[in-house]
Amino acid sequence: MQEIVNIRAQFPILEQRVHGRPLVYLDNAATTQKPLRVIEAMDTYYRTLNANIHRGAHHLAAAATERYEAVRRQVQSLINARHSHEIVFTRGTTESINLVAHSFARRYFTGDDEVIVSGMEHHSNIVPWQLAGARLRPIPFSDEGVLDLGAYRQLFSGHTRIVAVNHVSNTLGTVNPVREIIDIAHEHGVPVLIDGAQAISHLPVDVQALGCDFYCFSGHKMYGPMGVGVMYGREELLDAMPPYQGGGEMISEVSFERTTYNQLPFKFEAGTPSVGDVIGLGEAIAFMQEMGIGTLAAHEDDLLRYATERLLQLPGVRLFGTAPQKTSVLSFLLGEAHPYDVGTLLDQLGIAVRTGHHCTQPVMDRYGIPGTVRASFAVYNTREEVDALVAGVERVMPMLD
Ligand code: C6P
Repeated sequence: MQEIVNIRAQFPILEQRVHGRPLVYLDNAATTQKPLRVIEAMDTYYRTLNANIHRGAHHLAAAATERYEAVRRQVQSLINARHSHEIVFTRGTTESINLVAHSFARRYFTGDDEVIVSGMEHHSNIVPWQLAGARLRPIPFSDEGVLDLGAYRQLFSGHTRIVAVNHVSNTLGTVNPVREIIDIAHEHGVPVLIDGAQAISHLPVDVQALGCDFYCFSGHKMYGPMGVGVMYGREELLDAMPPYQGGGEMISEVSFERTTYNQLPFKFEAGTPSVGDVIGLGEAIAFMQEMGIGTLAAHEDDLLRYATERLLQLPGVRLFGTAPQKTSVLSFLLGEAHPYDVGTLLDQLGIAVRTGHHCTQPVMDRYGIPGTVRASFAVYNTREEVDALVAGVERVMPMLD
């Protein structure tokens, strides 16, 4: 790996001081910071290339279209999709899952439909299925945060239409055994959607090796901009599913009597997309690939192990999520203190963590807690920042009694 100072130098936001102290940014599961090259790629796009894509006959439109479609091929290669037209650009994981839920339900739901989810899903992988009319069958998990695959096998019925689980839990950090989950679902002839929002910047993802039917993620959690995400879907399924939204670009022919739809992926990309954000995403993928995803993962695992060991040495610290397979997320509580109070006091020390239920209220109910304090790591974090977190926790603890 490059020297950490060189990596940090690529992220201008990290240089600032907050409340008079150096910023210690440990809220990467919410959104990662962006390297200069991503910011500059977007700046250059708007300075030199901005045009609406797929429609204009002029030079800028053709050049912008070429750049946009090149990023689609970059995403294809990042997740090893068989075809570039299996990559659909969306606004983020939330929109990707809503797209699948809405369209899949219109095609495959019959009126008495069940969706198996895990008990540790983000609300984005719960509510869209409820809106689509499904009854949810959650896979339970242990106190450590490990899914019970025996119980999972029992959840299938003649009404099961799809399994939708996250690859990595944003609250517990568990890396779920998605390959096994997919194999079991396929034995029942049921397709699987993987919410990869928290996995894509920490693990190598190969959708063909996993065998998943849908894989969703957000650009802003992988060093890219907000406002862009990806929905990967297997060609056969996407071909069979109806469009999610109607508008420009997604049609083949329109008349007042009848409309026919465009081919993949355009059938699912109605309206003007966020081209500048897609260009930024392409640059973020280049950043991650040049760093090496294995290198990112090894660095973050080191920080996670170090932070876990150090925090556990402090009396009164309770960790949530202690699965053997974990990545980058450390959720904890200090005694009976409310997580919001802990977060506010840490912020006064320049330390940015997230507090609350992290959009996973069923996980909080499972443990009977209102929320947690969550530190989450990225490639630019250091052991010194973990030390600052631990020192901060030691400092705020007596104030919370
Ligand atoms: N989790 C967190 O702080 P969007 O907002 O569409 O980019 O991603 C939604 C989402 C879906 N699934 C998982 C597993 C996620 O972690 C998230 C976003 C952030 O944990 C914001 S709540």
